[in-house]
Amino acid sequence: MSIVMNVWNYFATNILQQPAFMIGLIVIIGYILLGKKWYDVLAGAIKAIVGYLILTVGSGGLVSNFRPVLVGLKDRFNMDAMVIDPYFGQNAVTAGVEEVFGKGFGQAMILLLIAFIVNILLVRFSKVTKLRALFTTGHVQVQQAATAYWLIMFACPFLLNSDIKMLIVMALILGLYWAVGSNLTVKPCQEMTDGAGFCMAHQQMFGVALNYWLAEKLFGKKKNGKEVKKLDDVELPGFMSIFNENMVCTSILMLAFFGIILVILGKDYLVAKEFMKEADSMLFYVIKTCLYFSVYLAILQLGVRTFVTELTQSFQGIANKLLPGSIPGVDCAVIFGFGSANAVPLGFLAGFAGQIIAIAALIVLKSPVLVICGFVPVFFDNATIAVFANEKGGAKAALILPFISGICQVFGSAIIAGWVGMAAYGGYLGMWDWAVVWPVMTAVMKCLSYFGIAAIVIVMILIPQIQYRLDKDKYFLITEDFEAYKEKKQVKINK
Ligand code: ASC
Repeated sequence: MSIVMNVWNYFATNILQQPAFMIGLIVIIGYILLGKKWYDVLAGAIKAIVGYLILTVGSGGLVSNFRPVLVGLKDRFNMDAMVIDPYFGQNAVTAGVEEVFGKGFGQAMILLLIAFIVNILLVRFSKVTKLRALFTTGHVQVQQAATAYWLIMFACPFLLNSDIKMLIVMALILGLYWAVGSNLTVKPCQEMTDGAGFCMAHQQMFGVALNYWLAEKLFGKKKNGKEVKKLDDVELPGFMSIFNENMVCTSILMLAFFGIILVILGKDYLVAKEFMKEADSMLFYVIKTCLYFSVYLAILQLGVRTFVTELTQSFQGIANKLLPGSIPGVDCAVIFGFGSANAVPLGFLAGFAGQIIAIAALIVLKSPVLVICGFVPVFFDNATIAVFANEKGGAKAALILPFISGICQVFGSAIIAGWVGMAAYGGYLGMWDWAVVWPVMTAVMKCLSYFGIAAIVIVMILIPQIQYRLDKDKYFLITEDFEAYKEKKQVKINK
């Protein structure tokens, strides 16, 4: 047993939790299954790993540069608030789970393994389950396993006396969430990317599916057949036309936004926290820091372009031989390489506006839990939702839906983290699904105990079945042969 655990630990730490190597491994397996020559396998794996590492430099740079700026507000004003951000959430679990439940964090990693196997099995039997997507974003899976571990122990204390029973229930729910959630994003992603062959495996999968649907229903094509105005179709007059250029648009918006926050934080604070040196010019420090936003976004998009083709081509081997009809689920940032580039900064700002209004409401209502925005939810969730919303519902949808999402992130997180006791440890995951979907699931389990667990499992199993029944002839075609899917769809529209 200990050998198995050692092998697992080695695999989990070095590959599963490092998406770049996980993607590399998938590319190697996929190309071998396609019968490629060894040197093509090697070249493909290198491009995929390097591409993903470039993406990580972009997204990691954004996070490490801009998270301290937002969290700085909490320090600067001595607020006793919980930060909604995956890393703060994970720290809260590590710090508190033993104290609150008497169970160590180590089991959350076993949960991750079993839930991942559940995901693979559900996709392996896609003919029955109708699930088509495999999670590949291990760093996110760690954060989610940790949070699910806490939420389910809170909701189902009757499971605490048997570790095995508890882990089975948890893995079933988490594995189903991964498979069902990513499967929900197959259609939005394939339509957005013209069949690039991936879907989302991140923290706002239900959020993407819901907002994509809402964008079409509420803001989509008008009855008179008129197309909606997407962000890129908006013609800005005079000097405003410079905003049509993404790099310029992002830089100016971020300069205004983070510029104000940096000025509020003040030079004394920034020097004390070693963000800048006493001798540096505040003006140029602010300009440089804010322009780095565009730098990291450009890096991120380069990374996406480098690895996506390798991943989707090689995955054909896996889809043909191992997991029929499946596609890989990837990081939400991958979608920033597609659709309207301006949806990214605008979605972020709209989401931020929503979060600030919600935080003000918490203060006015004297909520026992106060929240401070974390960079990851406010940026990655809302920018992603905006890219999808813009595709179906145009510019209005790209602003309004992330704004509402920002409100949901704050209220949902404050309620659930206060209720389950995570707020006391300073953080909660805070991403869309974990601020909206998981609180509902936790409440159902808490109120209905075993019936609640059964209800969640049944609903999760039914979601892909309903999706399939609504679109039987195109459901698998969309992942297996996108061109044929488009033709069939067109024939239906013409009818
Ligand atoms: C997350 C998380 C990150 C980012 C990254 C976005 O949820 O933990 O580091 O989003 O995956 O590219």
